[in-house]
Amino acid sequence: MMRNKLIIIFSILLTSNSFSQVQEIDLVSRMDGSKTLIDGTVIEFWGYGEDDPNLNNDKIFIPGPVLRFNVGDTVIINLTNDSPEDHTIHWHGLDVDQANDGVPSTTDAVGSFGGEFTYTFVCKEPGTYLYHCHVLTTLHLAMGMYGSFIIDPEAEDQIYENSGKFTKEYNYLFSEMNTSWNLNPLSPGQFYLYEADYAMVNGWAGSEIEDKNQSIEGTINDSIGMRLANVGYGRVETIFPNDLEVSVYGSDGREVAEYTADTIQLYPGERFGVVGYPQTAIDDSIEVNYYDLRNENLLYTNYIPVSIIDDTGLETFSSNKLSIYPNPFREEIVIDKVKKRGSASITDLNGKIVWDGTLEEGENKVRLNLDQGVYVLTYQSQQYKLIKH
Ligand SMILES: [Cu+2]
Repeated sequence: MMRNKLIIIFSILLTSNSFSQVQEIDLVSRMDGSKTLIDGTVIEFWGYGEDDPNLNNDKIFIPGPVLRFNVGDTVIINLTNDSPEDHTIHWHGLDVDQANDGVPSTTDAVGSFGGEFTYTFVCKEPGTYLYHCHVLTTLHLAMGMYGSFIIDPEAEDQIYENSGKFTKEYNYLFSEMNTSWNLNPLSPGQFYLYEADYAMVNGWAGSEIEDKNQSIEGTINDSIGMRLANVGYGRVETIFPNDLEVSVYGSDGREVAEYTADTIQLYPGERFGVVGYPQTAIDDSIEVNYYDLRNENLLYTNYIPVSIIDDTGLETFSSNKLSIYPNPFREEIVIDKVKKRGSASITDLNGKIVWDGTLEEGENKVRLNLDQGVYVLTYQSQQYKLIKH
């Protein structure tokens, strides 16, 4: 026993640096939540909350608190069950040993009224994950026992260590409920008859999404990090506005080779890490469709408003002059359809010259090592807006 403890302490010392540390939090599980839906219906829910003695009636939430740690952290999560049934926490997508994975029969369920369990594990890979109760999962999850779990890489404002840099970040957890179950959870009926009739973004639906500050707001200079996760029982489809060029960097808690997507399908339990690069001003929304997996019926649609303003004061380049692509660009930009050889310069928005050179007739490839932002190409007294991502 002594030796095991020494090994644990020693391995914590070995894995710790200034970034990763030991983090301890207290959670509570309860079955006395109450929520008013947008049509005024009051439903019951079960869920997790932070175990804070100063909070009483509002202890639990749909979804539960966002749990967020750094890669390498050793987390200690103390769950106290303050309800009449057993519960656990399962760490969906995380690489956790059986004893801490919250699946009954391999982990002890946390007994009713005062039962306690401490989950301990190391956050190994950056990414977006989920947690949920694994006791009678169909019912307990549908009743609201879930939340988001995020592991940050060491690099700041990124989805992964080397990819997905963002200037703004939004976390969207998609979930649903069959309101008749929440109105009468003690006799919900046959589990296979579950049919969602209410769907949420971070627990909100319809106009609440904007009212509860879930909207995306930024300027053309921003890159919009989004963590998307589906903890419902159906397929969730997110359709992005055309001019929010979305690159996918992560899927199910692992980095993927970057690809662009105008629509993402999330099957139950799936998560994605993406960054949107606004091409122009946007006054639109992300359409979120919830489908029944059995028959593909569209059950519900929510909209996440997207408002991107163009505060550069520059007109977008016009097609009858130079052809510039890709724009936004990463490392190399092509300046094409140059009619006659001539000098050109690129400045930042403060007027500082970051590149000057000669454009040859026809096509020119220019490699630029610039910080993210908006730049201005001047050629033959015409100005063109360049966006570096
Ligand atoms: Cu439970």
